Amino acid sequence: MKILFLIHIFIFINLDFVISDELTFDIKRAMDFLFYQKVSYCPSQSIEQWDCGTICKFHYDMKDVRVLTNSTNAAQGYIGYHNNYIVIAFRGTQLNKNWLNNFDLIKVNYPKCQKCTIHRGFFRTYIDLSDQMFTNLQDMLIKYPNSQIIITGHSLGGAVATIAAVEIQEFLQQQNKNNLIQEFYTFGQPRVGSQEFVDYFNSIFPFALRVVNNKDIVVRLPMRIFGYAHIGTEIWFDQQNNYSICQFLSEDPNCSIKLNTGSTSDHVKYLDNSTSCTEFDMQQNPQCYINGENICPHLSDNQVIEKTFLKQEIPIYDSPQKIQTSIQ
Ligand SMILES: *[C@@H]1O[C@H](CO)[C@@H](O)[C@H](O)[C@H]1NC(C)=O
Ligand SMILES: *[C@@H]1O[C@H](CO)[C@@H](O)[C@H](O)[C@H]1NC(C)=O
Ligand SMILES: *[C@@H]1O[C@H](CO)[C@@H](O)[C@H](O)[C@H]1NC(C)=O
Ligand SMILES: CC(=O)N[C@H]1CO[C@H](CO)[C@@H](O)[C@@H]1O
Repeated sequence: MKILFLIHIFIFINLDFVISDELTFDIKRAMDFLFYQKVSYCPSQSIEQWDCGTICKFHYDMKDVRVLTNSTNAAQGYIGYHNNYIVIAFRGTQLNKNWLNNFDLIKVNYPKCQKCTIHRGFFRTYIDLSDQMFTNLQDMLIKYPNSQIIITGHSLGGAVATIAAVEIQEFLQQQNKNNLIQEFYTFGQPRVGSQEFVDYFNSIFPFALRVVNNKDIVVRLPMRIFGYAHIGTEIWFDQQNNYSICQFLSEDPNCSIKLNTGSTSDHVKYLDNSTSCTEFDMQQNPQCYINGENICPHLSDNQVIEKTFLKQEIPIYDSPQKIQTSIQ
């Protein structure tokens, strides 16, 4: 790991773009964020009462939780107070075969920066939750004036977290607040917007970490050939579960982009744990589980993926080689 880290820094300097020479990855800390994120998939009442079994017990002393929810696009997230941090987490949603097949590529202008465009669907999902998010955030900042803010999300939730971070940063500046967004972790997030948007995001959040599990298909969407780029520094876990701290700025050719197939089961399993609220569901509906397999007809989105088409691998037509040919 040390060697990879050194290579990483070397690349920074080489590109004359020193961001942070202290960028490290701590699996334990990533696990904290994974579990913050997992709760966002639970039923809203169980989030509010912080009563979702082992998943909530992981951060048993979470306080003052407010659920962000909007039925328009089934968006959900929450804000809570934990260890002097205001935690903001967003869940992914409606991820099924249909979602992948009908993935729309439409971009809209993002007015905060020049030439910035972002995915319309991700922006809409963010907008669904933004009023509630700011009302609660404002309240929390009054209640906990010395707290810092940390943000996370999985899948679509990671895309929403990306937009939310930029918006919250601007809000903090406008309000002359000293609170900082201090940490940002996402798991299996898709690309959110244009390279200009990514540059803008990275200039504000050089510490953002984007965790990728092996062949996670969602990380490869929307494809780069349609003008989408990835934020942050990728932390890529390979098939053996060894991770690399990847090169910043563009997608590191030695990380997940080098693979030419994607997998949906890799999308719903991070750090050897499910990304969703499955454990809670198992406690609530034990009759539905035999050896950890859900046998009831109503499955969560993630389980539907795993059950139906997910064991298979899907070719990706966005490999570096392919891009080169299309540019020529
Ligand atoms: C839900 O989302 C819609 C569309 O973005 C928005 O108009 C509405 O205000 C949101 N509802 C709440 C309770 O925030
Ligand atoms: C990757 O992980 C495997 C098994 O966990 C280990 O044996 C191997 O040495 C690791 N490879 C590298 C390059 O770290
Ligand atoms: C990718 O890995 C190869 C082999 O380990 C190495 O030679 C090359 O420099 C790496 N490329 C980047 C951009 O890190
Ligand atoms: C906190 C927790 O449940 N972590 C689990 C993550 O996955 C590993 C491997 O399956 C388990 O050993 C941990 O208990």
